[in-house]
Amino acid sequence: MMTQEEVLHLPHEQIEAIQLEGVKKTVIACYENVEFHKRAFDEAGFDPYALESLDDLQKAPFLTKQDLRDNYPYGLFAVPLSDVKEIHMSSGTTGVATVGGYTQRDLEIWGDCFARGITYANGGPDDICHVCYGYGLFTGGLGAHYGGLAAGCTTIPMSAGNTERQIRVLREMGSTIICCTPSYAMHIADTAIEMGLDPAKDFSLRAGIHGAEPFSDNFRSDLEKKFDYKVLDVYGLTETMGPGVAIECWEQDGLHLAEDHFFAEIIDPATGKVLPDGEWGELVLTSVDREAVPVVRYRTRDITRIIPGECACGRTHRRIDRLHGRTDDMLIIRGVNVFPSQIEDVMKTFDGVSSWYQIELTRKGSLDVVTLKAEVDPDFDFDQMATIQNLQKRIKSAMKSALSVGIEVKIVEPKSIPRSEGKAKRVVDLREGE
Ligand code: DLL
Repeated sequence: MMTQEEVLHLPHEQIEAIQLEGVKKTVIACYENVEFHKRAFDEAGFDPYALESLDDLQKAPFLTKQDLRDNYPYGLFAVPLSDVKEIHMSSGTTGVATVGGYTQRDLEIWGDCFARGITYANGGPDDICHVCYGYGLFTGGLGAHYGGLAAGCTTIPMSAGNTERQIRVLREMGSTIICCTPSYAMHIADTAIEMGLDPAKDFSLRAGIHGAEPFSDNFRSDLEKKFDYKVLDVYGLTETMGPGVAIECWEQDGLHLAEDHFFAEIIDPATGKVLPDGEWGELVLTSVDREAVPVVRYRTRDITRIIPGECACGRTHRRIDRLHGRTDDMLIIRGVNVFPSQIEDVMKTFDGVSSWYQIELTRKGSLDVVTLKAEVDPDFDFDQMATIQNLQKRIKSAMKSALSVGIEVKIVEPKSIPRSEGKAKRVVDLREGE
């Protein structure tokens, strides 16, 4: 058995050999055990027994979220239900929920994948891992929990919510690593400050493993300043496992894919063509060793790129860039593609503007109007109308030059944007008929 670090330092050719062997087994298992995959492979003329290289996988058809929905709940399971030990589901915010099933081995691999985040944070048995992603069907809570256990940490299963109690436990237990969404981490920090605490001094946190939603670099530095810790970005999705598909190391220079478990391609979302390393496109994932619900060329709708070259940390698993957002979150404003996280990045360069915002979509005649509602810091003098107007104007003009398109800006009072314990709702669509 190799140690975690040995696996993470394997020569890349060896990782590719593991991937090829695993992907061969995956496509055959899918073909032989799942009626849907058999039909889809046959229709596309893809012969799973003839796969000889990872490039050959390009002959396989894509799997989409719609396919997962159409086969709800068990249609894509490749093992008998008696071998399935746990079930999770996506929140279903964009439609019917999708289901993830895990065999005992899938659960162990999941724990190992998330534990890499703790390894990247130079953590282990001496750490107290405070998990405040939601437990339950959402993969965040239990995924981080299994990761904490696999890394040997003392793991505290807080789940999300009851923020004042989170703060008490963080202080009293001396938690060193916190796992939750970045927006919930910000809410915990802000609540602690309101309670008269200084999260940088009163907590013992040294790392936060945050993900499940996009967050800008400026949002990250704001968090790091407040807690005096380091934020590592963790990516994952219910359809392929949950958190731990890719995680940032201490270099914060991209998220290392767990390449011994996932084979990644980046495609042009319009043509489906595979793009070379370095180019931005949609991430497509194939399971290398998933047993319960293996996926072949699953279109994640998440936009990223493979970062070319090696990471300064010396680990060999390739990195994806931090995610801009999903193809379905992308706003098309008068023909220009804009992700909410880009708006957040510009907004966060202004002093006095907090990390809380919402983007409202309305319609005026036949025109879509995009309004950024940005909340100011609690100590901002909100009664000074002239200051507010001036700030609005300056943000508006910065947006125009950064995004090449005009959006409306409205400064709102502290605490007026709803706080979330899980994923933040950044875009509110008020257009009729949408
Ligand atoms: O959000 C799994 C997860 C839990 C990841 C905890 C990280 C931490 P779903 O609810 O199925 O699963 O949502 C998956 O969330 O396709 C992305 O669009 C988005 N997402 C996840 N991680 C990130 C991230 C979990 N680090 C969807 N940055 C994905 C940006 C992310 N977006």
